Amino acid sequence: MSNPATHFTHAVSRRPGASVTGGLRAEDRGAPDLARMLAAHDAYIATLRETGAEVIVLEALEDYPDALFVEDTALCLPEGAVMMRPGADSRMGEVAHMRPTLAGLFDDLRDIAGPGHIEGGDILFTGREVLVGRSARTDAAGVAELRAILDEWGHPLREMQTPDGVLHFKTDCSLLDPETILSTRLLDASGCFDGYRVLHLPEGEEAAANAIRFNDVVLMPDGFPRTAEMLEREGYDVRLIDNTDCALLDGGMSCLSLRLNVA
Ligand code: CIR
Repeated sequence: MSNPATHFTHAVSRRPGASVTGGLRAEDRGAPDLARMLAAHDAYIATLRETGAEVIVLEALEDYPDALFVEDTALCLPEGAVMMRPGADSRMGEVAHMRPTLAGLFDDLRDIAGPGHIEGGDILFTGREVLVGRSARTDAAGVAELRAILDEWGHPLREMQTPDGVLHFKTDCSLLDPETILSTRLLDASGCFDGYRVLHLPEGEEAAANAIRFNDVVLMPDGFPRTAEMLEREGYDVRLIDNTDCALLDGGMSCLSLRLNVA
């Protein structure tokens, strides 16, 4: 059977809206260009579809500038989905907008009820375990609530700390196959990936760490030639996506979809 951490029947994405220029960002490096962002989003969705998956594309939510970063609203596993509780106040309402779509796909749908917080960008499912990084958006109480649900579903959860100044755990790492993680040296130095094969981002290309393995391809941001070469050399089928505008909002490849396996 194909691995549910790398092979998916479906993905869910949401279009960016005009309000995306007001999205959260750690540092103001200019406003994203909506037209270019939509073109990149089209290319991202087309690439997911080329692998044979069904991609559900939701309408933009103008009241929520960051709503295109759907990954933060839920964790999807073979047993069911868990609706998250974002640590950013302005993003909390996105979860209720995602819930009906996932309710139509999963029989078992759970909620992080709070008071803790947790965002999907801090969670990496490797197939054998669920790694969760505490961060400015994900706290110990949020992780504890997720752990109680995953105990029921039989998934071990390992908790760690996202490095200071890094938005999400997966800002700095990606799963390339069930045994292999792409990581910055900074994150890997914590020892959190002991037991996996780790490929380090070449120096100066750390911003390419947020990639996704989706069926037989790896989507990564364009503009990081040494990383792309390294992955190709390792035998991955690399697809480059323009991430210029999402990067201005601290977003990357994983943030733009929820990836799931349903019959
Ligand atoms: C935020 O700060 O929440 C958004 N501007 C970026 C979210 C990126 N999401 C992700 O890494 N999973």
